[in-house]
Amino acid sequence: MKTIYTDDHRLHHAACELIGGKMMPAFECPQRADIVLSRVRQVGLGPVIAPTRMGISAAAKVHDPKFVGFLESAWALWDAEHGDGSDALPMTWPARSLRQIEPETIDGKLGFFSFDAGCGLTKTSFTAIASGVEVAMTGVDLMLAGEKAAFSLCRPPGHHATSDQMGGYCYLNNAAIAAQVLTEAGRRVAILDVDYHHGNGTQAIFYHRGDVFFTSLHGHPTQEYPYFLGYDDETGAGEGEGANLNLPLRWGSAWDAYGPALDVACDAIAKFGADMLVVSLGLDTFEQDPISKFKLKSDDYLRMGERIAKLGLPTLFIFEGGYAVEALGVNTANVLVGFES
Ligand code: SP5
Ligand code: ZN
Repeated sequence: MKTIYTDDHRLHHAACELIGGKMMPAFECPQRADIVLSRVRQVGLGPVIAPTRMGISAAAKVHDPKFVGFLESAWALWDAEHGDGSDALPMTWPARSLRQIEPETIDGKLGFFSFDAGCGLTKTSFTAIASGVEVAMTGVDLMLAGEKAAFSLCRPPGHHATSDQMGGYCYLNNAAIAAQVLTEAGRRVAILDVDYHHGNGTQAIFYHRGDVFFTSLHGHPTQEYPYFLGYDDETGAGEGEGANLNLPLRWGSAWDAYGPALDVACDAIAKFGADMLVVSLGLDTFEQDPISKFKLKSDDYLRMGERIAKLGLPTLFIFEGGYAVEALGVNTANVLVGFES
């Protein structure tokens, strides 16, 4: 299968994130995509191509245009206010008792358009974010041209981003944008989210819709980030009732629990009658992931790819999380090689 990739992802390199009571070097870093690209080449997965420079108008199909405009302008506003070269980072959020009104000043806007402090913005972040959308959209074009599979090596990731909030290292929701455009082109799309963290943004974007199926395997929200969504009683609402399936698993889950849950997700995708699959491909389910607590082994990712392939659907893989950088190339390529075997 083809891989879509551009070096532009390196333009997003946040200095730090707030985690475990400390400002730590950001786990979501450029080395992640570099090591995946190098493994994709090493295993001979297929051609690596550059994204088509089509712009990001597709983002406004699932995101509030005001939010996209905020992302584009945030650094300049931040720099004018602070001007010390530090990353733009939110620290105050419109929580339950507070009003939901967009402030005029950048520190207020950053809180208004985010849900955590894991999403720093540098001077060049937006170029990387926009290129990531083009990487996803070029994957969409390949699928619409009849490819059986493609791998959009997006960075930064996207599945936590809601219509109007960044969070969890995510800014624009690459998988949701791709699924929306594929749906508008007449495909019946299912999204399978195998990132360790619940794809809260993708779920929220499609929750009231019956035309896109969303299913996710992830750390149980009673224990794991993003904490406030991802329970198994979230089945969709209105027209979307029945088109959302969450399969939360407890800390410590290994393939013996993960494999059967993946079967349940795949059976539901088949039952929905999907004719196109978008996979939010996070590899942070790995046993050595530094911020996660599942126990998948490198070989399990071959099984994961094989199981997804058994659906027999044209499949667009979109890169999401995974922070055990040394093994990230092998684990990612294992899913794609397993799929093709
Ligand atoms: C795309 C993606 O994978 N985003 C994940 C964002 C996770 N951010 C918060 C992680 C909190 C982890 N807490 C455990 C720390 C262990 N030292
Ligand atoms: Zn994740």
